[in-house]
Amino acid sequence: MSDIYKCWLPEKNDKRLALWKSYFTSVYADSSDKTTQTAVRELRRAARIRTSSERTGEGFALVTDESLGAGGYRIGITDSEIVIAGGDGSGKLYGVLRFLTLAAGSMLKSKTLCETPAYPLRIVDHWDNADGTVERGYSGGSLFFREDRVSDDNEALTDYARLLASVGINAVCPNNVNVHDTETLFITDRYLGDFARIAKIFRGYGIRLFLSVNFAAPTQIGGLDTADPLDDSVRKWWSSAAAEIYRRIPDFGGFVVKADSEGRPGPHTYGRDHADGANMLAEALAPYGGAVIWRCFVYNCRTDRNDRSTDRAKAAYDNFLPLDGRFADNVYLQIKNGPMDFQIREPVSPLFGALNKTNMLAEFQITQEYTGQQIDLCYLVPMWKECLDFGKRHGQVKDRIQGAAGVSNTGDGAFLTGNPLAGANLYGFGRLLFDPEQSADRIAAEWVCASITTNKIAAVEIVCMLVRSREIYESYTSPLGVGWMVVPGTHYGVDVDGYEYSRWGTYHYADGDGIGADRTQATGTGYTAQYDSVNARLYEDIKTCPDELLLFFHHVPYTHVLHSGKTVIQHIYDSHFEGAEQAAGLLKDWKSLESYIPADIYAECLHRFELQAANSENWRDVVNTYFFRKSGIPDSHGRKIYE
Ligand code: GCV
Repeated sequence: MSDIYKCWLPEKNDKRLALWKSYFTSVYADSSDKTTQTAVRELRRAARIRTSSERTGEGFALVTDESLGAGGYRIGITDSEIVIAGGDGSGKLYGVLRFLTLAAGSMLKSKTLCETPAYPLRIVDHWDNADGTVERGYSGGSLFFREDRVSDDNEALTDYARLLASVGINAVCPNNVNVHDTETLFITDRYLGDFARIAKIFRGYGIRLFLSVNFAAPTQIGGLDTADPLDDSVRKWWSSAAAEIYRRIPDFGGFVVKADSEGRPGPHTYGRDHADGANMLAEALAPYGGAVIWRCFVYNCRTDRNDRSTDRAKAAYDNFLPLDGRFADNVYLQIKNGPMDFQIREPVSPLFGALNKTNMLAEFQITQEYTGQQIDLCYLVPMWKECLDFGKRHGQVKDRIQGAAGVSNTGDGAFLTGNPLAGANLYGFGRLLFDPEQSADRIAAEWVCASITTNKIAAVEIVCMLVRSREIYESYTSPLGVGWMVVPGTHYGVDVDGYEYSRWGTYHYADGDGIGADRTQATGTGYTAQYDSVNARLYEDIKTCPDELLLFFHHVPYTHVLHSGKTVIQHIYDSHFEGAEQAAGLLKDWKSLESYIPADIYAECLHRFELQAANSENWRDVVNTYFFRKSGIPDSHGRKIYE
C-alpha cells in the first residue's frame, strides 16, 4: 500500500500500536456480513492477529448491538478484551477504524467510547472529470479516472475507501457536477461495468456510489428530442436507465444534479421548475431505494453591476423556497454553506432556516478553491461549525439537515490532500457529521496526533496553527465579509477588481467614498429579509451587524467606525499588515518543529508556508495600495503603503 493513502490510519505493523499488542491475539466476530468482514480484515491488516470462531474473553470481539443504531459503535476496553459493538456492520467497521486512528495518535484515553452518526447521509463529492483532471483540485489528478477510463487501481481505491470510512463517510460521488460529454455516458453500458467494480470496493466499506448526471442526457445520448421532465418518453428513458444501473449496482445511491446553473441544462429550458426536474429523476430511482441530490447553487451568472435589483446572494432562496413541500421524499436539496460561493467569510445561507418540508444537505467545500488552494493553511472546521450552529435553539442548521456533502480535496499527487496539513479538513468533515458538537480544536488535535506527530508540544503547536489559520487567511485577503477580490478563473491570489466589472454578480462596490454591498431592506437589495426576524434585524441594522460581515450587508464610508473602535480603512490596513506578519509567523513556527515531523511532510509543508508568506505580502500590498488610492486616507501608523 502506498503511504499516500494512509494519512491518519496506522500502517501495517505500525509501531504506534505496540501499546495494544497484548490484545492482538485473536478477533471474534458475531456476524459475517460484508462490512463486519472488512472490520476483521482491517484489524488483521494493522497487526498480526488470528480469527477465532468463539468469543474467548480475550483479544478483540466485534459484536452486534442494534440499540446503537445504523453506523453506531461502542468501544469497551477491559484488561483482557476490546469489545467493539456495532449497531450494524458499518458500526463495527467504524469502531475498528476509530480504535486504530485513536490508538495511532495515542488519543485513546477512556475505557469506553460510544458514538452514533448524527446524520444518515454523509457524502464526499468529487469534481473529477473522465480525462483525469479535477475541477478545483489542488492535489494532483483524479483518483477515479484517467484518459476517459475508470481507474483500475483497485488497491488505491480500496485505500481511499478505507480512509473515508474511517471518518464515517457512507456515500461517494466520483464525478464532477459539471457533467461533460464523456461523463454523460457514465450511466451507460460503456462505463457501468467499471462503476459496478468501484461500487463493490466501496460497498465493502459501507459506502454507496452516486453519480452526477447530465439533465439533458435523454437528448444528448438517448436519441430523444426533448429532456422535458414532464414528457412521458423522457420519464421512461430515465426509468430504464435506472433499471440498468440497479441491475449492475443493486445498492446504487442515486444521482447528484447541477441543473440550470452556470450553463448546465435543466428543467427551465422546458418551462418546468426544479421540483419537476428532481421529482422526475426521483421517480425513476424510487423503486430501488435511490435518491436525488439536487443542488441549489442556482443563480443568474450574467448580471449587470449597475442593476441593483439582482442580487446573487438572494438566488438560492428565491429559486427554491417557493417549491418547499413539492419535492419527493427521496430528493435532497444540497445547499452551499453560504449564499454566494465558498468565500472565506459569508453569512450562513438563509435557505437552511426557511425550508420546512424538504430534505436538506449542507454543501461544504473541503477543497480550498477560495481559501488558499491547499497552498495557504486554512483549517475549515471552525467555518463549518459556524454554519451548523447557526439559527435558533433547536432550529439550528445542524438540527434541520439530513446530512452534508463535502467537495473532496483529494487527488493522486504526492500527498493525498496536496498539502499534508489539508488532511485535517477531510478528517474534520467526516468527524463533524458523526458528531457536530465536537470542538474544532479537539478534531484538530486528534488529526495531528494520528497524522503528524504524537509529540505533545509539537502537536499543541500545530493545533494552534490550524485553529488560527482561517482568521489569518481572512485577514490578508478580502476584508469584512465582502469576499472575492481574487484572480478571475483560477481564484488564487489577489485581484481587487478582478470580478468587479464582470458578469458574475460578485461586487464590492468600492469607490472614493466607501465600500460594501447594500443588502438591507431599507436601502439595498432586501436580502436581509430572507432570514428569520432575529437575524434579519441583526444584519439589517448597521449598529448590530457583526464587523466580520459588515461589508457583505452594508455599503459604508471608509471612515465608518466598527465595533472594534477602528475605522473601516484602518481595519483594512491593520488586518493586512497583521495577516502578512502572521503568515510569516506560521512559516517560522513550522521551521521550529522540524525535528518532530516526518521529513517528507515537513519539506512539503515548508514549501507551502513559504508560498503562503509571499502570497500574503502580495495581498497586503495590493489591497492596501488599492484602498489608499481610492480613499486618500493614510495609515494612522505610517507603515509602508505603495502608492
Ligand atoms: C463545479 C464554483 C466553482 C466551479 C464549480 C461551481 C459549482 O463556481 O468555481 O468550479 O463547478 O462552483 O459549485 O458548481
